[in-house]
Amino acid sequence: MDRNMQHRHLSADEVSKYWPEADATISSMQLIVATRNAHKTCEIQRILGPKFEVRGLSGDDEIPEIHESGKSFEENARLKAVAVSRELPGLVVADDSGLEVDVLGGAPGIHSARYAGASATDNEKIGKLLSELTKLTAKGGQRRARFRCALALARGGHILGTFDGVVDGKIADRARGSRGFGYDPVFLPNGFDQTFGELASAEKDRFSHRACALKKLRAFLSPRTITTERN
Ligand code: ITT
Repeated sequence: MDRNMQHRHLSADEVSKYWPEADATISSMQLIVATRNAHKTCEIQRILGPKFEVRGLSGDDEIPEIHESGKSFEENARLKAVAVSRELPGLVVADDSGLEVDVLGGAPGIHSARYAGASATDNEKIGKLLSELTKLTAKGGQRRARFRCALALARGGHILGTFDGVVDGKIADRARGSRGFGYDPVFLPNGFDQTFGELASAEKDRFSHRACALKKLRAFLSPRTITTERN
């Protein structure tokens, strides 16, 4: 996959076609996150800050489960954003993310959420990952890994833009720390001795895959609508 982070978005004219309020000046922006993963919603709110009002889909039982049939994080993010924005008014952002481990050929990748079965806990996913690496006696550089995040922004069934982020690191020998979610306790970002499960959330938010992608999303959204003293 292209190592350069990508972000693609519609031209200003096209944006105004699908999002007529794009040039209105507002003091805070509402964003629906097309996810039932409350950890993602919480991180997105934390990273975007108080100028954004973020809400996920927990409790929105009428929105059907979206089949993630894409072959990349971006394709899956697009599928989720388009499907949910057809059902709900306003701006919808979808996050598709996961962990790629080099020695496993990029697995679990887009299958990160279901790596150990549809109803597996985070601990079971981590257990499976560590045992796969033990089988391969993967050490040092062979444990290289990265988290990727693709965000897709949509309104009324139209994609306005996609924004990617990545953070490089390696898989720790054992799970450490109880912060974050998913594979955080086994992910050692480059340059740190602590896993994402041990680092303070504010630290993870400085450079995580999700933070990198959200920085681009915010740069796309903020000049259009939000007035702040320090935009
Ligand atoms: P939605 O599709 O409803 O958004 P999901 O959890 O199924 O929720 P994904 O299909 O994008 O979302 O799978 C992402 C998985 O990748 C997630 O469940 C974690 O296991 C892992 N993951 C993604 N970002 C992570 C992070 O910041 N820290 C730890 N694990 C992460």
